[in-house]
Amino acid sequence: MKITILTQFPEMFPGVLEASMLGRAQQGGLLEIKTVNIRDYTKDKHRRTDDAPFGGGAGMVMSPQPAFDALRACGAEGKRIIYMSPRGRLLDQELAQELAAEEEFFVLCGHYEGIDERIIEAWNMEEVSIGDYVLTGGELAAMVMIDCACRFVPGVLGSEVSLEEESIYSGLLEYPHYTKPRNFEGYEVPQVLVEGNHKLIRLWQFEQALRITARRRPDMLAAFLESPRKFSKDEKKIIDEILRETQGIEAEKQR
Ligand code: 6GU
Repeated sequence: MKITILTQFPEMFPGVLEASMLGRAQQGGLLEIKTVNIRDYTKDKHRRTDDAPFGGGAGMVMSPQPAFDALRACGAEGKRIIYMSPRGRLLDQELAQELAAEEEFFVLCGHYEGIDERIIEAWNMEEVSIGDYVLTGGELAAMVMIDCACRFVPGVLGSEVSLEEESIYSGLLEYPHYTKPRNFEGYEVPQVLVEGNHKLIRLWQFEQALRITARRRPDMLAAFLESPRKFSKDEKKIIDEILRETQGIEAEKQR
């Protein structure tokens, strides 16, 4: 997969995208992530890439000329181009998987008040947001989106087992994890995990994932239980027990 990032701050990217998993995947040739400095394409004699907004108001707006020329120079015509913006489609696992299936895409990062709307229109850009809060620029959002998408590119995680496991539990929050030692300063690892009964371990993990989701994200639990998924008899028992408990808590709150 090839990703080209257009930005006024290319120096922000290497530390994040060249470390750890994504760094290894780039070295191994699974990924190619390139940054393009929009400033290199300005024809302004002061090398400016932005200007005051028509209609007045605070902040500066990215000018069309450097962006158009940078996009042309990197061959973005007709390609999937994402503009990072708080008014865009919210990034989620589904969008990340969709991007991971692309052979190539482009990402434009804006700053200041935003970018000239004609850049978005003329290049048929999709807008993507990483959440309902505002950052000073699109760069951090682009790194989040790219990291999340690259996890779904085959080979990037090293072992595909984690993704498989993730899909079994997709829609639930993660159950707790433990490693050695079994007793650390008096804090014990749950007994079931050290007894070696794999069926019981899976059920315990399923129960913990359900419980933490019920407590923290009842909206996610409801969606999970509505999804077309086959549950075993043991799993059904756990689900019923947790639903009884949470309904009891709800009734308690009503009184
Ligand atoms: Cl994509 N950009 C900016 N500037 N702020 C954001 C965002 C993007 N997503 C959430 N906040």
